[in-house]
Amino acid sequence: MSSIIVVGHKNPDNDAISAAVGYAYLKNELARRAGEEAVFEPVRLGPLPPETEWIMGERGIEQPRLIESVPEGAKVILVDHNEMLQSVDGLNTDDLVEVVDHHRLGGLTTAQPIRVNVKPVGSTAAIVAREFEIEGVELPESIAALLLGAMLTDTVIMKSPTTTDFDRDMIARTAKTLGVDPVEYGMDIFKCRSNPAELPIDKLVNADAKEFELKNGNKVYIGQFETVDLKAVLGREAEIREAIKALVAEKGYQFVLFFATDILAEGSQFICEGDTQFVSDVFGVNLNDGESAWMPGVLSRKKQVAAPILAA
Ligand SMILES: [Mn+2]
Repeated sequence: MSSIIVVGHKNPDNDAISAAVGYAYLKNELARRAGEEAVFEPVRLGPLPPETEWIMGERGIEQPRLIESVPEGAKVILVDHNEMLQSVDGLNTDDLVEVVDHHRLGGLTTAQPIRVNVKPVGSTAAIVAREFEIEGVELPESIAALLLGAMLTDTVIMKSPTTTDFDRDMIARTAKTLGVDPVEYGMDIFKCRSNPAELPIDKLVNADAKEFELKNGNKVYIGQFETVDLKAVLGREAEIREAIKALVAEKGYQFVLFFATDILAEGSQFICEGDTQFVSDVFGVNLNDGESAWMPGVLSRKKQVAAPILAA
């Protein structure tokens, strides 16, 4: 039987990679249990975020293979996304077999019915951890550490408004399995992220950024950098503006919105280039002519930033 890849979105974050590794592990265990071949392979579409690399190193987890397009003949499971724009190149939706996700549905159509497991919760990792429980498959410590890390980064240590009781339950149970305090574990993970003062500017701007399509068909790019050192990020505002201005020009985006999220102060600083009036109108702030804006309480790109932009 040909392989089935389990793949997160382009420009992967900790959740995209951890969910892929965790879900591929579960599917292989279920296949073995059924006397079938373990054909599920986790793959990734970009470099490992520093926190993912750290957890994988600590726990001796093999890094998923980097791919650029769907391997010949492979079937595909999407995790942590379901939009073609964010997905692996060369994806034919006839080869899709499953989706495990926590994002809005973004226009996917298939020829055959497929298994879709989408929940409005804080992370894909939490959905995957719950599947281990439902299927009665023991969660190994290494995978538990990986999934817990992703549950904590995606929910910004449960501070994000995307955090639900489902997330809090899964985080508490997984942390108990590992014998760690979830908040301390989360802080350790955020601290091991790269120092924003030293990161190359393109890494800072593109660390966690996604393309979206507006109702008018224009593409936009929204990037977030979560940090415990907001000052260091804002000290580089001029460089950030140059970089996102270049993206607007090169890629023809209607606008690029970059926001730095201070996970301690629980808010975000918005920096925008391109059609700044559009974004200013959506949020009722002034981002024109080099103005930036502090947005208290804004922690979630999905719920508090992308959603109002896409609804406009
Ligand atoms: Mn996610």
